[in-house]
Amino acid sequence: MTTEAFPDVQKITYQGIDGDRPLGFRRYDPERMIAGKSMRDHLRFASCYWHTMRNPLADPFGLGTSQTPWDDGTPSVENACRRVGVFFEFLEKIDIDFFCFHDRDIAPEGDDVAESERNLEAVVDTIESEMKSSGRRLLWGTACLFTHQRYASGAGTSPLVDVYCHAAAQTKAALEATHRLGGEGYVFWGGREGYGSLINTDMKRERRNLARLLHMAVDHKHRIGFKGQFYIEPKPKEPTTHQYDADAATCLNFLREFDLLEHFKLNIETNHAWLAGHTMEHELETAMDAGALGSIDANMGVWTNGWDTDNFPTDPILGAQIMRCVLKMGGFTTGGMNFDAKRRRESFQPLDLFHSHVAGMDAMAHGLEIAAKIEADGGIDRFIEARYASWDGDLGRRIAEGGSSLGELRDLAAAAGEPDLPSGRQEMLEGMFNRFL
Ligand code: XLS
Ligand code: NI
Ligand code: NI
Repeated sequence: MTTEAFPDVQKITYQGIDGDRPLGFRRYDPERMIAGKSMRDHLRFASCYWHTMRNPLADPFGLGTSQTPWDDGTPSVENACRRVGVFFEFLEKIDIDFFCFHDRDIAPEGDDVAESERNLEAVVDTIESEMKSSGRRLLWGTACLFTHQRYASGAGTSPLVDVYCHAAAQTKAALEATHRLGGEGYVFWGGREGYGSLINTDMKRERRNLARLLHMAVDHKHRIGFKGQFYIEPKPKEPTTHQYDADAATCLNFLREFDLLEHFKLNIETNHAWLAGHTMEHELETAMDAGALGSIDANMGVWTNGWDTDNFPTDPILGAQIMRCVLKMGGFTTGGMNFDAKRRRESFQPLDLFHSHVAGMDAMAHGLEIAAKIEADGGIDRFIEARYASWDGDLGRRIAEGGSSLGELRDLAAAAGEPDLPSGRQEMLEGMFNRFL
């Protein structure tokens, strides 16, 4: 640790549910074993560089409010490297093992491609040495292909091939930086990959070009020997009117259509699921059923306004719903729980970085506890199994295997008459879930 940016904060530890220290975990007890694994290993928390270090907490009506006394406000590499020290001090004090970054969060864009690459490399040097001394790890890296003006009409889906080349250059450098830092994954979030209106858009060509960029990334991954997992992060809108990676099912179709499915999993974000009109569980299950659930961007929105507000996920029921899915898939492998979340504009003090992460970590840990109890009890799973039991009989199995016909089934229906319908018992099951809160 090279900085002392948070002199009033000690390393945060578990204090128990009744603890009265303002900064201490009440639910997250990192080494506590649950269902055969420590909480730390179940949850694999990550903090993201863009919100934690770079979000000024501005909104469309007001300037940034975030207080960052360590930052001199210049786009110099020196300032960028100083921020890295602050970030690692933060990671150590909050006891988070992983982090995620975009190329442009960590290093300033230069006057040309070569200078941008040099800037990135210089900051990656600093990150590498901080990682070594702190034991922190990189969950995933990504390229920011949406902030610069050149990407106004898209990056991998730009109508202009010259813009596409810049997107490729950034992807190449970000991928190499991620590889160098031993990243467990690499994310593609297509911030500008969509359209404002179809009136000026060749959607077919744009989607094809985007798939080509991803294929070239797969080729480059193999060329440099990067072993991490590739992910696509679905989102339906914001900033574009319609984003091509609208939701999990749409992404899976895109990957299948362009022969990319074997190379990608999904990174599912709660606020994006909600923007798409889905629950988080729906998105997680859709990905899981395709064997493509990889990682999670942990946050939540505000149900009443429908924006991508990236609130910290402080709701333990949401945590329980998420962690039930994670337990069902057998836990994270390369993925983790990345807080893609920002403080409210009113929570502008450096101390709020800690409060917000602690609240999110406690809610997810609480969710893990609840989910583990629900799974150990097994009542909900048993109900679902029993509900579909008729499909395990001879007829059900034969239909599933393709061994029947409309004609045969018609005759069976005619002979058997009206079936006896059992209740779906939704409210009973909701009550069973609530028992474990
Ligand atoms: C934005 C996305 C973004 C990705 C990384 O809404 O969530 O932060 O996670 O590019
Ligand atoms: Ni988001
Ligand atoms: Ni995200």
